[in-house]
Amino acid sequence: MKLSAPIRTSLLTLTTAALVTSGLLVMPAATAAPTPEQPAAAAAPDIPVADVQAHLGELQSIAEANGGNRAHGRPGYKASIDYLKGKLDAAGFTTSVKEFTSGGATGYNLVADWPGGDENQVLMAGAHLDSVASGPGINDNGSGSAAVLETALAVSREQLAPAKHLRFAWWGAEERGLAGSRTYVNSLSQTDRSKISGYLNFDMIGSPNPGYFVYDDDPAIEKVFKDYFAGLGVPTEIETEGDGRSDHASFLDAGIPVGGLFTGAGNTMSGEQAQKWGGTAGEPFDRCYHSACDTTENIDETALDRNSDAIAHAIWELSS
Ligand code: DTR
Ligand code: CA
Ligand code: ZN
Ligand code: ZN
Repeated sequence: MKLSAPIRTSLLTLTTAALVTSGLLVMPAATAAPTPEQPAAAAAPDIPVADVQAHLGELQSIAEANGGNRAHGRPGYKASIDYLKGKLDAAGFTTSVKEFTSGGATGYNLVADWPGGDENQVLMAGAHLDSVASGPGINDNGSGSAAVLETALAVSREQLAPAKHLRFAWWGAEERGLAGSRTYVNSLSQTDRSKISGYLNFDMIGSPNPGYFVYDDDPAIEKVFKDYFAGLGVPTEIETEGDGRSDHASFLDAGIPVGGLFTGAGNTMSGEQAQKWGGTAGEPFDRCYHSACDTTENIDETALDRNSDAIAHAIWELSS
């Protein structure tokens, strides 16, 4: 018996519904397939770790030429700012050096905007550029500064045109209690703060006995990083010692979603952690934390590479 098309359609719909309800038919999750109007986010490029290490070499040379450090109020810090600004200006960023005072000395924040994107949705990534006075501060925090710089340069090389507006920042005087980032956030109107969709912080991401810690302050940002490392087969832990311990706190305290990565400071790696990360149990994550030996020799290249690539992945993903 030939059924009319409407009856055939109704029967098929009923049958499908019955099969789904009974669990015999599982429909794929309704995911919006990429369209010409809303293409899937392009994958981030690899960040060449050699390029990140070249920046670390420059920061080491700057410290050596300026009394052995890049600390707030010392010539090595302003020389570090000038180095990064030159790279960013040449790459087409709109840069701004913002002065502030901390402890009676002049400090500087460097902010670099990538032209384009929705200025009402600003994705920020940052790192503190100052060292302590006792050394060149290559892991703390040349590592975060150089990785964020190289990611910004990759944005320029790729001529990325994301939906959101991208802003990169390097903070002064973090070692004096987050003075630079707090000055920056305090300078923003509530309207401008509300435009910041997220702030990603990178402070010590190349520790020589590295852990892989992900900030857990914002679940959505945390997931981007955790999924990335899961894709590499690298286990992660949530970062638990950082509350208030780096520049993300300045943004978190203003109600801005934050996230970030960390490879550990003076705390000791446990046996369980050494098992999963291949490190040395009973040793600090960074035995040169806040010491003169925090030089370019105080970096684990694999950790620096993985974290640099994770930063690029998060920028590409969270700005689309
Ligand atoms: N205060 C940072 C080092 C530091 C210690 N714990 C965390 C957690 C998350 C990021 C950084 C840190 C410094 O000495 O610069
Ligand atoms: Ca890489
Ligand atoms: Zn420090
Ligand atoms: Zn630091």
